[in-house]
Amino acid sequence: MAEQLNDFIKNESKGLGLVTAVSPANIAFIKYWGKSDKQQQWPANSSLSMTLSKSVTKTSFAMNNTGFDQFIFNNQLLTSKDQRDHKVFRHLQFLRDAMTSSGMEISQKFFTIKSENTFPMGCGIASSASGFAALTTGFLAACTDSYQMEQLELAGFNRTTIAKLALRGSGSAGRSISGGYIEWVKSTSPECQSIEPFMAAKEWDLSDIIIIASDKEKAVSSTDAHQYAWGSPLFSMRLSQIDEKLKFAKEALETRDLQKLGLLLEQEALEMHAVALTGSTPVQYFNQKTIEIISWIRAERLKGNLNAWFTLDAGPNIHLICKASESKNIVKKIQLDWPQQMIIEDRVGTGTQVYKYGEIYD
Ligand code: 2P0
Repeated sequence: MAEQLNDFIKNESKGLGLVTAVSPANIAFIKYWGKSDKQQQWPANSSLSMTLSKSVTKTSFAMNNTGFDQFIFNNQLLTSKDQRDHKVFRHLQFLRDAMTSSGMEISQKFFTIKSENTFPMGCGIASSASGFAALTTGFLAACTDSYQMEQLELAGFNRTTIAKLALRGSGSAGRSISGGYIEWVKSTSPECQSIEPFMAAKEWDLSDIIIIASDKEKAVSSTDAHQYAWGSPLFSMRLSQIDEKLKFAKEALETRDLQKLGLLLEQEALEMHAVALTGSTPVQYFNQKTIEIISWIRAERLKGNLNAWFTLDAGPNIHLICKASESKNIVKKIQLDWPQQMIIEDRVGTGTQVYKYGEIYD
């Protein structure tokens, strides 16, 4: 481990092919829940999300000459020589194959990859979204010597193309490439699905105040829960109404109607969790603290003290959506009533960026 880190640092001083991708997490307003095709990551329904700015994964790539890839995460070293089945290496192989089939010669390029999150992982803040978005973008940038998103686009990878590749690593990662409000359109076949910005971040400055109810890693992965959803008696009802709900959510965004959006957000989050709770293997992602905080949000809103609505990811943590201009005061209010809870004050952001290594690292 120390040896690999030393190599990384030596390469850094020589400026050898070092690139860092920084990708934000995203919070879904209309959830991706269930897959129609697991192999091709074709979702059961279209989804809509807000790209965040502060909760990010930073992933750096340095060339190595060992003949295989190495991945360092949370001070743990994984190598593709020993762990080919690990989803990180499976995704890197998928990217290599995709680049090779489009005529790029990269078979001799191997990387030492170092990745870190600015937020707790695996507990409902979409760490696999930011993680696979940064892994995909960083790999493409490292292979094409691109140090800016514009250079990557000139090399043949615009944000739409990167998103389609990223979603193969983790579905929600495709929504973390562009900024603002993103729509992942299911379409009629896996090949025709698309991920496109619906509205830019500057069009509506919303905040996501993440209240940490627990930072423990979840016991059941989203990947497994996507499959269990098909066994829920509620799932077919959900799928029959989801396009209508998506339409309302887009209207609420277009008209900047926070109340209309907020009502949908809460219904949608609770519906997704109801499906999870009633699936072929029931999964409960929320905990007692989640319920207490949700009840508090609704009570305060009824009293006219809180202009904010919650949503949940596949975890216990609460994402409180509000106008960015009101976020500071709402955070103060939460800190007063919930002094034990860690809070991440996040907001809509502009999406994935790439840098020459060192430009952003402390
Ligand atoms: C979403 N989630 O739309 C939904 C809502 C969690 C709750 O997408 O198997 O980690 O890697 O494609 O992307 C989490 O699922 O699953 C997710 P895979 P992913 O954000």
